[in-house]
Amino acid sequence: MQQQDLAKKAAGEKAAEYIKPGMTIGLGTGSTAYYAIMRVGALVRDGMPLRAVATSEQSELLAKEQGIPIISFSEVDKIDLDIDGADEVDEHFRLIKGGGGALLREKIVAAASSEMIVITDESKYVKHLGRFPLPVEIIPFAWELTFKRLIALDAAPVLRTRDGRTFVTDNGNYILDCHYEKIKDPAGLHQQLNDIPGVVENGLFLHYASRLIIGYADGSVKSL
Ligand code: ABF
Repeated sequence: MQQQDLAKKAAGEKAAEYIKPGMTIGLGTGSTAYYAIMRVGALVRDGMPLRAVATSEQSELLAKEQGIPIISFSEVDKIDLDIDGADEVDEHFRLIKGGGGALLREKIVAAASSEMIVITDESKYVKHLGRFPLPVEIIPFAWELTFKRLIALDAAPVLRTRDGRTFVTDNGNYILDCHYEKIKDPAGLHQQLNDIPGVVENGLFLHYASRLIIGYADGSVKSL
């Protein structure tokens, strides 16, 4: 197994230790969340009572394969613990998410959760957010106008594609990846982006994470 995967596995499995019987869990998306979902599946098979909601079609499919009871949002009173990855995290636990295209559903679940544990390998821990292109989810209608608005804001947007075609999110939207390099005022940028008609959500998660678990290739973890 690659060094980075060992680190992600360590972080994902450590996060599952915070799960208590009877909890409703939010299951994140991405290769780090994969390991958390696999561990949650083992807990369920060992008889731990829990329920879960998924943040993407990808994580829902994986969870069901692991035998994790997935409930609909109509059955959710509250989400006790959301476990999810990130593309960048800073010392204030502010995140950039959305590299996997699931940022909107992830933010809805994170916002509805009492606790959010972010799981990463050490490469994601940064001094300043922004080197990772900030994903901005937009509606397809008149996307070219939204694109031009972001250019005017020096966002250096790029329309995300996959296999040579425009990437479409689980919600039927597009993603513009914005290249800021260094985001000096995450809160101000978050507001500025979400004020643009046509922007649905952006990948800045500024006040959801309550714990950060960083995994290392030797299997050790740091919990902050
Ligand atoms: C997901 O986790 C996305 O928001 C983010 O892009 C991704 C990180 O991916 P990985 O864990 O594969 O590095 O929640």
